[in-house]
Amino acid sequence: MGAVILFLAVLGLGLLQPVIPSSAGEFRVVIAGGPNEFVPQTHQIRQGDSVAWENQDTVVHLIMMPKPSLKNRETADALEINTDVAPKDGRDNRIDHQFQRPGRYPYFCGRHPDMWGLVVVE
Ligand SMILES: [Cu+2]
Repeated sequence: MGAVILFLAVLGLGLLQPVIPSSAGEFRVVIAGGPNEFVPQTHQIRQGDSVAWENQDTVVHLIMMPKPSLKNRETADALEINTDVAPKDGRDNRIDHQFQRPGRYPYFCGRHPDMWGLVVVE
């Protein structure tokens, strides 16, 4: 009987945990050089999925992604991502970001403004 109660208590605690989609996925973007671009440029993902940017270029790229819900996009703290990604074969040549809220997340490179991409979170 004690074991059953313990089992039910564990089940109950489990129900209180945040719901994470069982199919939460990890998507990948390659940062390429010559020409500078994010490949693929667009990802359509689901809430809870992650995107990993991996720099395969020989120079630093700065990923800047405004928060979609904020009006003032000029301040650094209004950014969802504001991170340098080191050149390939070095440390910190990859960043991961999990998207918790639905929305459209356009981003660009702070060092090469013609580099841009888009993450759509459903
Ligand atoms: Cu760049």
